[in-house]
Amino acid sequence: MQASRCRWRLQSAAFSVGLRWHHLTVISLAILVFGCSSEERERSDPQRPQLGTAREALVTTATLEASGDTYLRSGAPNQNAGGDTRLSLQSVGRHRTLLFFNPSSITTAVGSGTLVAARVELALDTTPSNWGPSGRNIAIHRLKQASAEYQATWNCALDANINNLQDDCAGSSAWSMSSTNPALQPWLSPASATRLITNGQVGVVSFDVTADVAAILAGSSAGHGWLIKKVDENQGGSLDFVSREQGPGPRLQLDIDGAPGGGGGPGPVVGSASVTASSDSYVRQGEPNQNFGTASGLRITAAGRNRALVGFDPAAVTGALGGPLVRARLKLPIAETASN
Ligand SMILES: [Ca+2]
Ligand SMILES: [Ca+2]
Repeated sequence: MQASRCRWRLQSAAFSVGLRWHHLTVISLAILVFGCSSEERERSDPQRPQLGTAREALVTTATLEASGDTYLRSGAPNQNAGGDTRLSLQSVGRHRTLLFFNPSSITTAVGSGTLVAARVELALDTTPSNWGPSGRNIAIHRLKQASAEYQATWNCALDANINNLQDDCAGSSAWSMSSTNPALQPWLSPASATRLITNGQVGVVSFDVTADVAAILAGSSAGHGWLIKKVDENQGGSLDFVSREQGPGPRLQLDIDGAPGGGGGPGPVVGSASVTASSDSYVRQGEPNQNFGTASGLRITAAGRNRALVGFDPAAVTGALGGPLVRARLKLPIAETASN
């Protein structure tokens, strides 16, 4: 408990006088009073100044362009479409699309951060029609074996010569694109994600592939890429996506929490911390040799040239941050209504 102190102090008062219908005049008075007060309170007062900070937990989005894209056709089983300006899905001829993203680029983009979500996005190049009155689903599957944009054909994962009409592949370079047995199919089932396609749809189709990308980061998936097909290839409906040859090509959007290795601007701040002032006081010209470090308030007045001082322990500020600082706010609660 602090000793009481007697002093002159400037006190302000304000009152309102109503004039006419809706005009209000505020009259302020400044009164110099002499009094004794025991205004000291413990520094544990929750109303004391606080430094509000935002810590890490920043979600940034990195965009990776496809490193390769093509589509397969059962009707042209030894021809490659890697250089085409479109990526086709179609019942007739079983058109299926393949997408490739460099796994090391994915790993680099995430860096020391944590993957929050991953999406494969493709821009529609044609307006879908004949997809039925309520639309039909297309699906994205993980590829189970390595293939390549300019070597993939219906018959071969890697055709050694795409300039002929023969399947130049065997063993791991061949695949069973016609198989109805999930164990033999070169894509993983069930699908990673499906999307409904409806007649007249425009814009971008987005698939949630978070689990697939997480598996690549964990080292449990080689990241061979994805296959997109109609869920029911016996029903009508075809569409084309824009290939990377035409652009904007397929992309992989990675939402990453903290320390991204890739691009993208700062996302929303999802964390905050408060640091309480380690010291506060004010100085007063009118009482130039007195200290107010234990006063319950930080008084700012014109008379006497009061000036407030607030300090924070740098180690406490550093300790409160879990990552990069986004912004900091100094909060000073008003203990006494301002006037004059
Ligand atoms: Ca291509
Ligand atoms: Ca060939």
